[in-house]
Amino acid sequence: MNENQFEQTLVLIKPDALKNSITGFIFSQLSEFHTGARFAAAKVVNVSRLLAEEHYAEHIGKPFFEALLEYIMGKVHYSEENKWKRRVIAIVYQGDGVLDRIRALAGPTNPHKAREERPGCIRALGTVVNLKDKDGNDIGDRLDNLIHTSASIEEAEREIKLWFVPNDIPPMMRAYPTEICQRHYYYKDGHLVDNYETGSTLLLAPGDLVWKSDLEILQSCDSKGCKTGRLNTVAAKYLINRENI
Ligand code: 3AN
Repeated sequence: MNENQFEQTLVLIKPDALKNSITGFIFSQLSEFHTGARFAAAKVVNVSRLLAEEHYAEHIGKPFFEALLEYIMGKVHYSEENKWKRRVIAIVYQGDGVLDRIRALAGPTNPHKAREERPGCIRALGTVVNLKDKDGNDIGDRLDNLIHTSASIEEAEREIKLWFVPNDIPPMMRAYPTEICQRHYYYKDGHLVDNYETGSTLLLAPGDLVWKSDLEILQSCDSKGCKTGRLNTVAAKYLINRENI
């Protein structure tokens, strides 16, 4: 495999695509035959608030942020009664030029713009929902655009490491450095704890394979916080599908 073949991108098939049963259409559009993109990993995820906040960290503070979290968590498309159906399909695609090719097939972020400018693209099938605050004032739109695709090579790396652990990806398809963990790391209420205690979760144990950059974050943490990154960025993926949320 040459260098370019290691190019990867994260695709999320969002809850509106699942609810409206257009997953088959999306998989067909993105198929290796049309795009040269190969599956490197895939999983069905019940998206936690923690994971949603990390994924959309760049939008924290924007008026549509809360609506964006509710949407990716499946709360908009599946009621409390049907909350077990709240899922996203996360996929890593790999291949020369896949990032731009899949972004082009997805189309513009806003479905209205997608319909005007790129009829036939995936997001042209999406919806725009106007948002109001509790006093009825217009606070912008929620863009139900069916699919997420990474915006750049750097974003793809951040997102793939956020949604997947190395062992989710076949060894010869892993694009980022890994390392073997040497100790136990437990997580509780947003902090690392040294030993198991009620309510804590084991993130990593000696011998586990981990993204090197994640291990560097964990090693930089002390009682005041972590110096080289956010603990929740590391923790979120280890908590995927681990608890009822
Ligand atoms: P893209 O998904 O096309 O890369 P980003 O990364 O700018 O777009 O935005 C991530 C998500 O945030 C979008 N998919 C969309 O749901 C939401 N978003 C971005 N900009 C807006 C906006 N101006 N109003 C409402 N939602 C937005």
